[in-house]
Amino acid sequence: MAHLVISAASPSQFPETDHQEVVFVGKSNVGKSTLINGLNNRKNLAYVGKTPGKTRLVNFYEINDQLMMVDVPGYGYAKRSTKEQTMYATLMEHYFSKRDNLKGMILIMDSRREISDDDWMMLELAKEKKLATAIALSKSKKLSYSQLKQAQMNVQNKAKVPVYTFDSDSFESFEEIQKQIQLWINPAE
Ligand SMILES: Nc1nc2c(ncn2[C@@H]2O[C@H](COP(=O)(O)OP(=O)(O)OP(=O)(O)O)[C@@H](O)[C@H]2O)c(=O)[nH]1
Ligand SMILES: [Mg+2]
Repeated sequence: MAHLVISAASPSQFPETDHQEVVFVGKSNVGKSTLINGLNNRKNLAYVGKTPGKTRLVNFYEINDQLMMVDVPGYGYAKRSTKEQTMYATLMEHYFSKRDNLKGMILIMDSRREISDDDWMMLELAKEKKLATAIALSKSKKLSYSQLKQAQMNVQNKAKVPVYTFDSDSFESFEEIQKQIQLWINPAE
């Protein structure tokens, strides 16, 4: 069972909860909302848009009464005004400093792209906060099998965190990411 608890426009709206939390970050349009839907076997839990920059609020999804999945706005969306970009940075700083039950960060990247400066910034931030991190390469079916394995190895060698791949067309591809999340929230199992 998964449902949207709140779409927060400011830190004062972040829900208070005892649930453990996993956050999904990445460039605009890479597939953050798609991954959240896939992990929950749902098509329309998180809003998936045709145009980049669709997720503008911090969306908190409660999963099985035990976990929060948090969908944050994508970065690198050029059409945002400077004021909006500053607001975004402030919102994210608050998010990372305030969530005591945050157990992990999944950084989503397009399989066909290199790690960007913004991606590195997020990886560094997680390291600083000692936050467990994994990368999920999206749109994996846009590459051949060997290209995908190459991309996965390349990213893994550079970022030195576990790298998974998924495609919205392949439900099996969500299983490994699901297992990673379970390890973060139930390390004893
Ligand atoms: N073929 C394919 N398309 C995908 C995949 N993941 C996402 N897309 C498409 O990419 C577009 C963006 O996906 P979203 O899940 O909305 O991306 P997002 O990262 O949440 O974007 P923002 O909320 O704007 O930051 C949509 O048109 C999706 O259908 C994938 O694995 N395969
Ligand atoms: Mg989104």
